[in-house]
Amino acid sequence: MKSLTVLFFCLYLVVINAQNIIMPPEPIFPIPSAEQLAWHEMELTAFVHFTLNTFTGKEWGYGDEDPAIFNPVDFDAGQWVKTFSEAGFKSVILTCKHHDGFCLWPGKYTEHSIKNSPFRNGQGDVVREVSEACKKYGLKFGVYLSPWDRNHPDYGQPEYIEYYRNQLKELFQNYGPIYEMWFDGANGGDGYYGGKREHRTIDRKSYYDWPKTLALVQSMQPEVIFFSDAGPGVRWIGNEQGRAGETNWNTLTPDTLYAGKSGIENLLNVGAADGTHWIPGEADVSIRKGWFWHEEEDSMVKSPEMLFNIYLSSVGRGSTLLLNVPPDKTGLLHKNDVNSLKGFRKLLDKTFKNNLASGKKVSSDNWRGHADEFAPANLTDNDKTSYWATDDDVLTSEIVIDLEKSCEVKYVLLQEYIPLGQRVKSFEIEVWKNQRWEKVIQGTTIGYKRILPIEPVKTDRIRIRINEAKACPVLSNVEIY
Ligand code: FUL
Repeated sequence: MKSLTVLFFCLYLVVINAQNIIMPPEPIFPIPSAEQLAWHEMELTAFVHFTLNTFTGKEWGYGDEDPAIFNPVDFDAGQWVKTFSEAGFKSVILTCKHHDGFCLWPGKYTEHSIKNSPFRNGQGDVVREVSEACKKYGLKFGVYLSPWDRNHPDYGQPEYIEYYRNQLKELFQNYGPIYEMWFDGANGGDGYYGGKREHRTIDRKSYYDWPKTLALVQSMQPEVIFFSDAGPGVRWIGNEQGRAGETNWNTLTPDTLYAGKSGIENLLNVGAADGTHWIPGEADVSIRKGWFWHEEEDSMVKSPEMLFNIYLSSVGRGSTLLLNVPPDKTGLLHKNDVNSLKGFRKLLDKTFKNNLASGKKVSSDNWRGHADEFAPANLTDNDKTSYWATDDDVLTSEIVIDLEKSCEVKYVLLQEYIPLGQRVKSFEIEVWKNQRWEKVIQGTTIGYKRILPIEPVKTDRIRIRINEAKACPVLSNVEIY
């Protein structure tokens, strides 16, 4: 009898405790895959445009350039990747083949490649050396294989698709792991096409039969991320200035999209709040005017300050930055580009060095079940896995960060906990000044990261008000500089 009483008492305790467990918010779909999450966290990717154009001064080779002109005598992939790594870049995407069709690896399906150049007596392999340098410095490696090929005789015919897929097999089977595959929307037009020198158009929507190609790549590299206007992994941001929309949804409905479709730039720039898929925007831009190195642009390399502003309008708006830095014809990054990257890193380190919110007291008018697990203190604990969340029915809320003493504030950095989806639709930031709250900025989306530059102001308290959200807000981090 006694043991039965103890058993009932224990059961009673279990039930009572179970009732006190506060469950985390349900995800609001769509949500990122593990690979997309890792992609968001990289923030900075280097883009490298290097091919025969580097030697001819062109941006788009016609396809009839002689491989004999490719001879970067001081080529050193280590110099490129070390420079990127020191500047904080986490990955490199290389133009293995641009529109001119010239291949930076000695593949067996074409003669229009590095194997017929004087570079390392025809024994060179730029793709190999760059992928290995990435391994050495701990950066991920991605490939850009242009679908448009102005050299290939079969471009426009089904045979070319076979050729393109064979090239993908060579790359993915011999140079992996490859984390991202990049293909752009410039497709069809004038070209050499094996000597025909004519204009060829393709039906951009159907010619490439992308679903089949992507399935092939996935069979070799299941976790690869596909970049194109339409995703499906990540989308183009709609311009080549590295500028994400101030409103930037990671979500989009891809049904009606395809790479190269025109008139969708704005949609790509801001995404769609009610999008059915997680397809975040990648913001590409070149450190120079062109994508390839041209001597006359040596004096026009973007300054560290310009790169910093681009960072704010890309990473600072929840996108990743894909910054192109083209090597010169000796095969090295030019010193002006290297110096700009160094200055950019310095500026980032200096600006985001002293997080005034770190470890500071935070209060909020609501947090989920008043459980520590969802408390506002999680916003300033420097732990990306912890978060503040409100009760399910609370879609507007405010957070106050006590800076303890008056500090000059120039930037506020916010992060949503995106493994549970993107939620915030509108927010504002206020500072405590002259004994009252003063609004300094307002915004729409937050996403993976939002950095808000504000007019420098002295204050000892900051208030963040979430005014509208798709579901209860879930934020993982607030930083103040
Ligand atoms: C574009 C291409 O046409 C440019 O040459 C460059 O490669 C850029 C990144 O994508 O669509």
